[in-house]
Amino acid sequence: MCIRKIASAVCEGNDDDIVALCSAALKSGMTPSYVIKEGLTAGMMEAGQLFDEGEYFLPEMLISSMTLQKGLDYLVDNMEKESPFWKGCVVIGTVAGDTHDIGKNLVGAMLQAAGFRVIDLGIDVPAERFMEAIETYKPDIIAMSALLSTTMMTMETVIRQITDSGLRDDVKIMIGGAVVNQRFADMIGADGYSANASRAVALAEQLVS
Ligand code: B12
Repeated sequence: MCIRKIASAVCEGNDDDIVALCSAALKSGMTPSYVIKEGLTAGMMEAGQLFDEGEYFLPEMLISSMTLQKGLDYLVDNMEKESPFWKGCVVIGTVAGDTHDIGKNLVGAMLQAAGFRVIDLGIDVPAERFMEAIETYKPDIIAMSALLSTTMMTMETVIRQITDSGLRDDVKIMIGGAVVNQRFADMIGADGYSANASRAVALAEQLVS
């Protein structure tokens, strides 16, 4: 089983075969996190490259993302579910006004594969829902994703509400998404930023250590 087949299936939007390919990869001894990183993510990056070059348009990106999601759902279903040895709890979501979720889902899956309990609030998540989740799940980390320049400032709103509620010392905050960077993270008072899913795992481990 060659991991390239999974990357190509995502890039070409071949959603008929993606589950069988992911299943074959696991059976051949590959770990879910390896398949996510070198298969699904690599394929999505290739689709993104074609988009940037004007070869792909949004419909192709959507089909690639649906293929990725199908593979990701299968891999997450085949990971350890409950563990008394969680490294920590992460509440993750894409901020209000923003419906991009491919990167957020990859980060969530990689964190789960690395041993974190992940509560995914989904897309278009307002500050109030992050606040409710802090009360309910008492997470170690709030992880926010934004892909639009119009939604990135919502991250600051969430941090301000957490601070105003007196909960800022109880939770670490990490952010990501193509539109943000370390400078922005520093500016809004987040504890960390990472540019991709693997680094997000390293960052989360550092934040809970
Ligand atoms: C796919 C895509 C879509 C899909 C989304 C499908 C989905 N389910 O997510 C669809 C077609 C629906 C879409 C819609 C729109 N899109 Co769009 N989209 C993209 C595209 C092409 C790729 C994004 C992507 O998935 N990349 C692949 C993933 C793996 O990368 P990623 O998201 O960056 O995530 C990685 C890192 O950033 C990081 N990360 C991400 N989140 C987090 C969170 C944490 C906590 C951490 C630590 C790390 C982290 O790790 C991830 C994995 O490595 C980008 C262009 C681009 N090159 O980014 C435009 C782009 C983001 N979209 C754009 C726009 C404008 C839109 C629309 C407004 C278009 C329209 N006119 O309707 C709508 C917005 C709808 C809305 N309200 O949200 C613009 C944004 C411009 C801007 N600066 O604001 C972009 C940049 C395209 C462009 N060049 O104009 N889009």
